[in-house]
Amino acid sequence: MDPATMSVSSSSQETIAAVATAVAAGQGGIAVIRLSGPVAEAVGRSVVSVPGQQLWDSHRVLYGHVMDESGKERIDEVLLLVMKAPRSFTGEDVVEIHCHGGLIAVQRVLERVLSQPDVRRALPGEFSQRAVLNGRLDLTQAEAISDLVAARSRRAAQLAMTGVDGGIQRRINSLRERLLDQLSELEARVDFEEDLPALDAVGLLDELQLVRRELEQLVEDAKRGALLRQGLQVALVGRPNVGKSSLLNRLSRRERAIVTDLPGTTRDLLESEIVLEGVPITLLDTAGIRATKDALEQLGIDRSHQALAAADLVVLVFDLSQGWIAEDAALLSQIPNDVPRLVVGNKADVQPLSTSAPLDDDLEAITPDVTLSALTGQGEEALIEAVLKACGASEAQGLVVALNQRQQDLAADAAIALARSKEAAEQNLPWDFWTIDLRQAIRSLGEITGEEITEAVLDRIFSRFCIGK
Ligand SMILES: Nc1nc2c(ncn2[C@@H]2O[C@H](COP(=O)(O)OP(=O)(O)OP(=O)(O)O)[C@@H](O)[C@H]2O)c(=O)[nH]1
Ligand SMILES: [Mg+2]
Repeated sequence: MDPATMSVSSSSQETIAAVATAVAAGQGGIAVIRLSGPVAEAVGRSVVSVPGQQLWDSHRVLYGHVMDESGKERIDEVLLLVMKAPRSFTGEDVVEIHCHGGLIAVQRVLERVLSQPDVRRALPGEFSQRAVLNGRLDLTQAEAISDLVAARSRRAAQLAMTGVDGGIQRRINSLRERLLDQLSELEARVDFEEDLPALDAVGLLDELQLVRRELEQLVEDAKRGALLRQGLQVALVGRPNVGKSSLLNRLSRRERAIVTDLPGTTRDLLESEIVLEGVPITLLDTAGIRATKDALEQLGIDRSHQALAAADLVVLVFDLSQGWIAEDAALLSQIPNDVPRLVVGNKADVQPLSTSAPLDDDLEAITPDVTLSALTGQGEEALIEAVLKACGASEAQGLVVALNQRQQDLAADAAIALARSKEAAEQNLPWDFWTIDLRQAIRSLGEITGEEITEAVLDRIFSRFCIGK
């Protein structure tokens, strides 16, 4: 790391503390309070009373009680773990106090800790930030830990774990090394052109373009990986009574929405979180769309229109037993062109009224993408497959590495800089011009891993983490 950014700021001389586990009333068998910094152990010693002959050694567990200020009342029964620098998450002295879960005792223990001299409350992401500044983690690993915690599906967690293991760091570093090799070739020519064999300009450019293509591939993969991280909004829309709520219930495996045979049952947007093949999906049930004089129903229908415009995928449900009718076609035409959609024929278990051809002569016949029955479940798997395909999630399945948005932007910047270096070469500009772009690309990649990054940028990244991370 660059010495300027390495100058561990005075802030890391301070000892910080925070609850590292999720905090909720009545929840959690245990909670962990984490301390990091020079007085971490001293604070542990003064707030936890440890009976008998237990050894205050690194990486050992001690048993004791946190006492109140007067030393008379026991606040909680705890385990305490000391991890001496540098063998700790942050690389500093770390103490973890494992107390009981819930709210009150944890807060009281934290207050006791914070009442000690030279300790303050940790800022969001500050533990991870110290880990990066002290070289325990690179930036991509710290970000991946945050993604792992935030993961809403198994696949998202697996992908995050690749980052935790250093998968992103290694990929980016190896590309950066390749660019550095080419840069040193060029720089040598700028300084001592006469003394060196002629530059293999073609080979050099080829190498830069190979790296560029790899970066572009990473950017593409990142877009698909975002699906797994952020999930998808899938809106079920259609006329009243076609079976949208029944379908939502079936896909959610519970009776989430009210189903009746009365058209206009659903009056408001209803969300259900599901996971399909590892992809987190927010399913939206909407009010059936029709012309109505009922003001309340109309409000619900307005929301249906909003959902239809904002979704990542619209599933337009129609009733096979009634056939495809003009109102269905009108709804289809209301879906914005850039929103992927699936036309799904429901109630496949029912005999169609007459023929499957449209009743309306002017209406073009439609072949549904999927036919199914929300009642019997037939066709459900085909629907799931079609949903994942329509939003490009099936290609996300094979992903090994996925950059987050910040990393993706920097990789794209680097690719653009490399494209510019090609132009400089084609215009026969002097080598200094090539090196400007090449350096820019190297700097962008260094920013991904945190190798070349200012403290201000680091502060901004970690401020988005939660407290205790
Ligand atoms: N036979 C059969 N009946 C179904 C099927 N799906 C839904 N239904 C019935 O159709 C009626 C309407 O179902 P809902 O799920 O409430 O329909 P909806 O589209 O949510 O209706 P609104 O909320 O009014 O817009 C209910 O009586 C369901 O039992 C199906 O696949 N087969
Ligand atoms: Mg409904």
